[in-house]
Amino acid sequence: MFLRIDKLQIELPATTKFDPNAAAAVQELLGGRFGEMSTLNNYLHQSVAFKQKKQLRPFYELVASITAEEVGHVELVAATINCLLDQAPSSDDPEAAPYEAVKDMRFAHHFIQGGPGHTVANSHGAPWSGDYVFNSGNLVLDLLHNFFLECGARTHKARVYEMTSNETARTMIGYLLVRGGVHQAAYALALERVTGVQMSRMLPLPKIDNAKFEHTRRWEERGEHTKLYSFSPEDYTNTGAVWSGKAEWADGADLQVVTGHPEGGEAPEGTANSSGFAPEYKVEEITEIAKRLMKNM
Ligand code: MN3
Repeated sequence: MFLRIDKLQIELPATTKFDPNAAAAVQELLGGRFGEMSTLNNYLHQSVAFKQKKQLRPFYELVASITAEEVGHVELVAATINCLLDQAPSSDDPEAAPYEAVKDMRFAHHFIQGGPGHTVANSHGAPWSGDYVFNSGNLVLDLLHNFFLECGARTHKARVYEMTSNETARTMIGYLLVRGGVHQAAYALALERVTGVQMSRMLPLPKIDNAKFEHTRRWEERGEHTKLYSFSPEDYTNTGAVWSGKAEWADGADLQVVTGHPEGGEAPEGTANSSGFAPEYKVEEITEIAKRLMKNM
């Protein structure tokens, strides 16, 4: 089961501008074939279907604990998209056509389905699909798939980073390049432990160091590239059987397992948008209701 903490895995910098086309590009990292919905759902369903969980504990726990981190990655990418849309045009007067300009943005669903807000789709609006989940039940095949998935995910993150200089987007992508890099390496090491094939010699893949991205360096300086979190107060304590040794593909630092979760940061507040009727056309009335209800607690 999952326990929810009312934080994002990192604090996102406050939005400085309305950036709907950057938001559209970032959608790929949420609902694309190699996005966070895919990493989350692959590991979630593989961990449930896993055979001989006790006997194969280090491998089961690796997939299960990474699942929990991926829930937070879905949150973080979705929150970023909402940040980039946060300063959208807004007016009480529909006759003024406040959304006229956004009809020309390449992702109109942000404004028609959301108010404005993210969708569970890729950068061109194709919905995320359960077909992206690979769950064969064969340990080596599933690990190999997960390694491939993380390699594709890292490639797409790096390309979207190159598409936008937006500080909020780059902060998120920088962090996820580091954390996705840990998962990529973790699956490589798991495959090494089982088969003896030195998968980590393929890393980094693509062959560009995280240090090339300014927004990843700050996380590597804090050792985030070496940590595998358990994402549980007391369970998943055996992943060190896989995640141990040195990060040979990066700076050679010692790999470490951390009990618990990253400190995280507050989730962005989100600005009301009258044109999108979100959270309502006139927000004052429901704000008053919420205030009254909390007073009665
Ligand atoms: Mn991820």
